[in-house]
Amino acid sequence: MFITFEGGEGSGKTTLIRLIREKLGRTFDIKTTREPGGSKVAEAIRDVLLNPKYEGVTPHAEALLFAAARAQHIDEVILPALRENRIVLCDRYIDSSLAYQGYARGLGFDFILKINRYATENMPDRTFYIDVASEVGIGRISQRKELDRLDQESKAFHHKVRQGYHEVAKMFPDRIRIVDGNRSLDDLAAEILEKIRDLL
Ligand code: T5A
Repeated sequence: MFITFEGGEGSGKTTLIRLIREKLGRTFDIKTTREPGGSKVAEAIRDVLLNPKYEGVTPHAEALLFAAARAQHIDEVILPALRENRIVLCDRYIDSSLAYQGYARGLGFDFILKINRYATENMPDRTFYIDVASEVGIGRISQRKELDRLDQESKAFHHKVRQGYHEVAKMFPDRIRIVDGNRSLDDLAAEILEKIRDLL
């Protein structure tokens, strides 16, 4: 079972994955991972993508680097874990590229789907999109000492990301579940956990 978590900045994915792992890990063998990253090579690409010192990354190069990190991550981490019958909980995957690069950067969904076909043929079994207004999410992370290159994008960009996710959810209605993120983390974790148990 390959499950991904999506959402804008500060939507709560990382915390929710931790809470769900704690509960689900009592019964199942869980592998948690994240994008961009999850392996040594993909984490190196993550640094190029997110470190504000690389401010000149062009939109096309950005999309290709996310896809390259994904190609490495799927082969080195996700597929081996799935072959061992582990449940993979992944913080972001291809829908992030669709919402951020495809929609908010304006590269288009077709371009993102095309380059990602070279990166991976594997789509998640289920995706939980945690929906919160972009100002709420950004407000939650604004106290952090270091904001990454994408955190530092404009309000308009983050608003477009949210719109992009709603378009992506319409494209994949069987796979993507929209979860209202304006609740406590415990409530959200309980709802998602119930949905995962139904699936299992
Ligand atoms: N990206 C990624 C692309 O553009 N294309 C791609 O293909 C991919 C894969 C990744 C960046 O790369 C971009 C998207 C991102 O900009 P990242 O550092 O991994 O960068 O960024 P995020 O995934 O956005 O991680 P964040 O930590 O910023 O957000 P999370 O994980 O959604 O949120 P979390 O759990 O860390 O929570 C943030 C804070 O908010 C609080 C938490 O306690 C925490 O303090 N919080 C809540 N508080 C109250 N109620 C709730 N419901 C709360 N939810 C969270």
